[in-house]
Formats: sequence, structure tokens, C-alpha cells
Amino acid sequence: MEGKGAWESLNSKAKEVAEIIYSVGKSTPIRIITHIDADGLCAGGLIAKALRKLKIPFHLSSVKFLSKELISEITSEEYGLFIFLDLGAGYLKEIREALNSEKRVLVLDHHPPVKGSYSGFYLLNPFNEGIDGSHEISGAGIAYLVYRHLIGRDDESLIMAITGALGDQQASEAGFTGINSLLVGLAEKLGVLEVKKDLRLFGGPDYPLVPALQRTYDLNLLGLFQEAKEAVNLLERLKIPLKVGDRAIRLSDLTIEQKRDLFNEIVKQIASRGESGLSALTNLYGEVYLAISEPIGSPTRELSGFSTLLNACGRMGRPDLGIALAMGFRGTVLESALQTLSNYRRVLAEALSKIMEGERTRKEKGVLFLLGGEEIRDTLIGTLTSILSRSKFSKDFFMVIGLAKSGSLVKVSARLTEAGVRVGINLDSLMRRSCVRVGGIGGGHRHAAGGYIPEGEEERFIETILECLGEPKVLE
Ligand SMILES: [Mn+2]
Repeated sequence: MEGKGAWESLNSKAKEVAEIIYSVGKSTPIRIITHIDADGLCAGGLIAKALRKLKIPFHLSSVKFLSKELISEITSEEYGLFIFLDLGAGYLKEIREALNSEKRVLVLDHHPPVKGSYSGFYLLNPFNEGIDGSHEISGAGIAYLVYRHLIGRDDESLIMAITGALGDQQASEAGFTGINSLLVGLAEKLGVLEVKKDLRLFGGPDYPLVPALQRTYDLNLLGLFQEAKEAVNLLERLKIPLKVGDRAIRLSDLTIEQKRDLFNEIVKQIASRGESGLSALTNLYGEVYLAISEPIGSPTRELSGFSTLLNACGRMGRPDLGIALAMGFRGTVLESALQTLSNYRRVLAEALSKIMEGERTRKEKGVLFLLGGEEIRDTLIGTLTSILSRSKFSKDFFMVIGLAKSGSLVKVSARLTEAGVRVGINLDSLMRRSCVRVGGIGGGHRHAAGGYIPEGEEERFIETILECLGEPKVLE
């Protein structure tokens, strides 16, 4: 289904969902469960904002993932309506089993739904309308469709739908497609969004340039501009003044020549980092999404940076800040979120430098293991594994596999290195079988996968990985 037809079918379903929320919410408080990533926080913030406006009481939690246990725990609470946001489509069977007749459940998720018939609850899912939920609409996009019917009009909260889609990396180099591009068009028409091609720095063209360089995610991952003085030195070398009048200089203050010099210099610095800088290079210039409803100079004005900020809040155990930002709160909430973002970066940088010195690593037959234990947060292990797999540090290995304690389980996160991609290892298959053999669950994609194993099984898991590497279907 294409364009308008897809919009209409999804939108009319969203209206039905809004009507359920409104009618049930008049008599009973609502329980919301959302995902902890940037998209999930945007989705949660949107529904929370609408309920707050309607004076419908609710309780919201954000979770790292769903499980059978968590679903039955949550649905046993005393609420009349449960709403799952940005997750749930993979757990329809478990949700149905946990239901009883007095409780109503809404699953608003853009992930592919598991096959099978389900009844007794409402599923709003793009795949059921012929829309590709992996690229054409995010969890926040779905939540926005419900939001607009709850409050009865479109408003500036539409930027959260676009922020969520950016957080889920649904924009390709050519921009958005499907419902996402319709939402962008609607936001432009409403006068809350501007899209233009520019250098993609944190905060956008109207944000102070020095912190913009420091906070741009890809540059930071490469170790560039970690300190303000490195950014200041660069500007001084290019003879770009630090101030305009008595305020800090912004990207939008630069002349075309200055901007070109800055671009060239950043490209040079990225290139000096070798192959690990490739994705930073492709991300450096392109579509920039600006929320013109946000004040000039605010870190929430450029939406890709906004999603970075939300992501950091979720990963550092402060999803409450992310939800509040997505609901529209600023002031001290925004200050704390920015502080959380710098903590996030500091923690990542410290962990990386320890790992580079050989701490917490184990090298076995082509596999670099990162043993996070309790020291590395389970929400950071994936990011660290991914950075390491792209760095020179792992060039003699086929893959990096990180482990970190996660509640009563151990989270596993695996990424292929260039060498691993070249020899054709299938991580989905490797993770699936090795996690299962030690009593856990795993899977994912060819180049990036993960899973969970029981605590205490780490040694056996490492041995199992090495065994599985010799088996068919792992090497293709
Ligand atoms: Mn999502």
C-alpha cells in the first residue's frame, strides 16, 4: 500500500485506538509500558502528554525489553487498560495468555508482528496495513497518530514523531520514505519543521559551534573534540572567530568559505582515524531536521541531536528525563538531560580506554571477548562492542562479543569486524545456537546480533561460541 491509502488506513485505526483510550480513561487509570530507546521515549512522551492534557491519570514505565514474566507481572497490576508502545508485536502470544476479561490491552508497535491469530486486544501495527514498519514509520510515529486524535488536532509535538524515527535510523541518505515523509510534510506545513542540507552537527546551525562539535555523536565516538579546547584550537587555526558580538559563534554565522574550510578540516580529522571513520564521513553532511518551534540555540532544535540526548537518558538509567523532554518539559529537565549526555560520553570514553589497555578483554581463536561483568552497564555493552568492532584494536579478530550483567541474566552483544564480514560469518546463526545451548536465547542479523544467557554460564558460553564457529551455517 502506498502514500495516501496507507496513511488513511493507519490513521483510521489510530482514531479507534484514541477512542478506546478516551472512553476507558474516563473511568480507570491507564498503564503504559514503553521501550527505553529514543523512539520509545518519544512514543511514551507523546501519549503521556495527551493523557495529561485530558486529565486522565496514568502510570508509565520504560523497559529494556519485554519478557513473558514481565508481561504477566505488569498485567496483573490493578489497571483497566494497558498500552504497550514501541514493543509488544513480538509477544502477542504471551500478551494474550496474560489477559483476563476485565483488562484491555493496546499494542502500538512498528516492529513486525509474530505470526498467528490473536484476539482479545487491539494491535495497531503498520505491517498489518501493508506498511514497512522498519523504515516507513517509527513507534513514535504511531503514537503521534493516536496523539492527534486524542487532542483533536495536529500540533508541535509532531516533531517527536520525527525525532523517534531519526533515533531508530529510519532516514536514509535520501531522507525519509512512507508515512515518515508524510509526517515531515505535515510538520513543514504546520510551520514547526524545516528540512535543509547542511553540516550535521549536534544542535543544528543555530547551536553554539564549540559544544556542537563536542556533542556530535559520530565525532565523539572517534575521539575527536572530546575536550572543548580541541574544538577551539580548530576554529582558531581556521581563523574563525569564537564570538559574534557577545555571544558564541554558530554554524549559521559562518561564511560559505569558512564553512567549507571547517568541513574539509573535519573530513581530514575523520580520515586520520582510518576505516572506523567511514560512517562518520557519510553522516557529516546531509538533511538536517530543525524544529523551528524550539528556541534558537536550544539542543532540542536539531532533531537528530535531540534523539542522541534521549538515547543517552535511556541508557544511563534516566528514562524519566527522556519522557519529560518528549512531553515538552524543558528548563531543569533539559539541564539534567545534558548533564546525563556528558556523563554517558565520559563513561563510554573511560570504558574504552581501559579496554584498549587490555582490561576486561579475552582473546580466543579469532574472537575478542569483552567481559563487562557488573562494571559495564548492559545498556552500554552494545555501543562499546560496536565501537570496538570498527576500531583497529579488533583488526586481528573476526568478531567482538561483549557480555554484561543484566538483572539476573547476562546480556550478550556481538558484532563482526571487517575480517569477519569478509569470511562470511553469520552472527544470527552463531548467537542463536550458542545462546540456546547454555540455556539462553539469541539471534539478530548477519553482522550484528545478541542475546541473553543465564548468569554463571559465561565460561560455558565462551567455549560454546568457539565450538559453534566450526559448524555449518555459521560460516556461509
Ligand atoms: Mn522503535
